[in-house]
Amino acid sequence: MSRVESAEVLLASPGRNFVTLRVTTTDGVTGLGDATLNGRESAVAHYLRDHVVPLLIGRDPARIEDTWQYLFKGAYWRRGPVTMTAIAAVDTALWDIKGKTAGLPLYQLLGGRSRDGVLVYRHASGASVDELLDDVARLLDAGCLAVRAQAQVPGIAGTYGVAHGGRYEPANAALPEEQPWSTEAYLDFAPTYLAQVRERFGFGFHLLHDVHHRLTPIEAARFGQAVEPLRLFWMEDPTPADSQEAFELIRRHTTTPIAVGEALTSIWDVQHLITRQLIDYVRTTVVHAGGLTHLKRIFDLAALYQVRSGSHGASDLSPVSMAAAAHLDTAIPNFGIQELMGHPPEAAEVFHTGLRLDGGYLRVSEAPGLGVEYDDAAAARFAEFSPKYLPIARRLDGSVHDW
Ligand code: KDG
Ligand code: MG
Repeated sequence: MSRVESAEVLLASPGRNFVTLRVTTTDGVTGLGDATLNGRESAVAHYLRDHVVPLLIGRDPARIEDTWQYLFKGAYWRRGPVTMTAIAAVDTALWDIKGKTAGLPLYQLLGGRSRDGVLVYRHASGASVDELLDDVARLLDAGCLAVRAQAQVPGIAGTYGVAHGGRYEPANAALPEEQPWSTEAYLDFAPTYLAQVRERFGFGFHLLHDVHHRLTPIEAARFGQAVEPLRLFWMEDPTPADSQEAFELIRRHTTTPIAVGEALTSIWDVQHLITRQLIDYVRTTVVHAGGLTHLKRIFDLAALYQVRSGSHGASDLSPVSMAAAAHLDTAIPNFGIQELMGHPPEAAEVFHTGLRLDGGYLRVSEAPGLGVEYDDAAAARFAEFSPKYLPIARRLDGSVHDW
């Protein structure tokens, strides 16, 4: 019987830091899993090397659910992003191995195809409204069907989501960059530029916006009301979801759809949001929410309450994650949309994914398993791995705010 022979934690920085787990079986089959936790990469790498890899050696790679339960319940300490990312890496690698062993692309093992392509949204941003409008035009011209729009709030340097002459990469500094924040300025400004996007480009595409945890529930309710005529596809993370009940207040006041979950790691973190129908899209991801096994469990719960998936797909989720997400998105009935921020070009030298962007849709390859190859020779060219932090937000009075 096949057994896990080795599991390697691979660090590479092709344009940004990525942590990858590669599991190899005694039959010589390999599986890949993403283990990248932005800004806290080495915590997961150590957790895997010191506490998980020794438990994998000699295990039956076919027992995916059992391995998930063993790692989750066996840790005793519940959930947490480091643990859940480490479990996700193992889980994804084992699904990859199962697909390769069966000779089937992963979506076939997850129930088969429910759709031809995965609707994705891309990021448009600008340091001014004119720059944002140009960026939206660029994406629509390229055939994009869904666009997230973020603009620099006047006077608020470093507003979340705004690229300054190139790619947006928030984890950009050896120590956290401190950025100012004004809720008042944002609430006055954001609805006006989103309105300008609709005025210029109309309603023939999906428009999204990420509030990025910056508002209180009542402020979020006000924002949601203000943008109702713009028919957003969603407002994302309007308030931190540390208290799931907080969304009841937002929901009472606005019909703007709500998406939450990119920073959450388990089904229990979204249980109340889903079962009370407080959100419309759940943004949990393969890499941070315990892998395909656990994410499918979350999406199955969501389906009972007409909540759709809208998985996180920022650049800090590696191409391995994006492939895993695209397979799950292809298979599940309640798929909503997939974020596709894109990666630095160097990442494609290390990760060969076979994913294809076709107009506004992402399509998975028919290769067995995830369909991702990890190029060790290319990774060696990007071996220098230096820690990078996400920024910190401070209100204009100097106190710390949610970033
Ligand atoms: O690591 C944090 C980023 O992934 C996050 O800030 C990106 O909010 C984000 C998004 O919606 O992609
Ligand atoms: Mg977000």
